[in-house]
Amino acid sequence: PSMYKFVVVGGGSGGLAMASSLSRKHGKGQVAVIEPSEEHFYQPMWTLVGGGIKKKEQSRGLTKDVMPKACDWIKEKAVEFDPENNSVKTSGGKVVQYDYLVVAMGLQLNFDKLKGLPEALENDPMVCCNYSYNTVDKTFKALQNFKSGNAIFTIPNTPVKCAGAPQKIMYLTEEYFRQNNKRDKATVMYCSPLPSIFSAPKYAAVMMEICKKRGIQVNLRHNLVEIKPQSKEAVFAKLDTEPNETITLPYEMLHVPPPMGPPDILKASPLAGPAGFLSVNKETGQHTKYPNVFGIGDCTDFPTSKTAAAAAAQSGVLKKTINAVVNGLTPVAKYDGYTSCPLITGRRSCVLAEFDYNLEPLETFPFDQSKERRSMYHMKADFMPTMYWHAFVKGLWTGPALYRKIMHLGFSR
Ligand code: FAD
Ligand code: UQ1
Repeated sequence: PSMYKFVVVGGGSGGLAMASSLSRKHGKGQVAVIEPSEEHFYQPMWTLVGGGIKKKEQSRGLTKDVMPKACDWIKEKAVEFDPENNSVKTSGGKVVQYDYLVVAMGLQLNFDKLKGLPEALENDPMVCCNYSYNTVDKTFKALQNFKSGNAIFTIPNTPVKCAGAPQKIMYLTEEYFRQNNKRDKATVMYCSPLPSIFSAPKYAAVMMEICKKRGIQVNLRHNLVEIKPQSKEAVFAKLDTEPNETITLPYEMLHVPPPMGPPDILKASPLAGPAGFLSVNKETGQHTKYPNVFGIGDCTDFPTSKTAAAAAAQSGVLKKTINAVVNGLTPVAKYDGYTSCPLITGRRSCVLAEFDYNLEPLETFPFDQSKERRSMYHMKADFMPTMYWHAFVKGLWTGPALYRKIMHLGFSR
């Protein structure tokens, strides 16, 4: 078996950030990254691809170009965790041994868990999804081909990465319809199983106001349970009725993020908590049972919204946690749950939500970020991608906390 000081499972956003900083600190041959994909995607760009603002190729890089040179890249899937024996089995039959393990496998997309979704994505050009590279280019085509009827935007009744993304594309669509003489022929609807449009109340209030102003119907506690592409209908369960009544809505266009959940192999392993995600201490990122195992990003059960911004902040804490554990000390760094969601509301506007475990705003800039701003649009669309490829994946971006403190002259948490 191969033997490493550190093994990182998953070379996505969080995995690369950790592999970069660990290999920078500990040197060549000490860190292995298990990652099957030849391609690396900057997923936050997919909202803009769906809106016709960027080309999908701009979101794509090659794993070989972002993999830290000092790391050994094992181009296989992890298929089994054996934390009692400090090892991971791979799809190629390797047994990789570690002293310390970092799990960063992201969320699994479960298209087949929604009745009719795979067929609809395959056969109906007006059913689209920004959540995968393969489907993201259907979205803008659907906007262009839209004639009249319901444009419905849904969010699944599961954990979701970037829980704002399902509505960002709706705002881009509504604006596109207005600018292309289709708005009066369209009924734009957001259907969500949740009791509010967004988790943090400060921003939820603003988004409801924006929907009202722009004539967008918000149907809360509506859970999409089936798509019927033949008759172009979407079936929703009304979660506030007992037993659940269903309502069938015809669609002209339908944007559907798939059900999501923990990766199967993680869920089946001793590393999983009750919901199947990696069970971590919510302050330190250390595994709750195995002290030499750590987690970052969407595959963990940190009780905050799953975003790259959250993974960035977690990476700062995790570096300190791992360093402490490697040196035989008790981890002391504390993650506050920081997460961020740039809620794009148009081709020149964005509400930059930033908040913590308590859903309290934790805003970087010294102005009220719940206002739609052009500056925040450019931050998201122009600055973030560069920052991602040049700093984040290199482990050099651990979130804006320091800038927040400077810009608030020290008067901030
Ligand atoms: P990922 O980056 O998804 O990486 C997981 C990696 O694990 C992948 O490379 C995968 O190949 C690998 N993997 C999976 N299974 C295995 C296995 N068995 N063995 C080995 N490797 C495996 N975040 C923001 O902060 N701001 C935004 O504006 C934003 N917008 C978004 C819009 C969309 C449409 C989407 C889809 C996401 C958005 N996000 C946004 C979320 C962000 O992309 C994720 O939260 C972030 O990428 C999480 O990083 P991660 O490392 O946990 O997972
Ligand atoms: C962020 O750190 C981050 O991770 C790279 C994102 O993902 C692309 C974001 O969208 C945002 C908003 C942040 C937070 C950064 C600032 C400057 C507020």
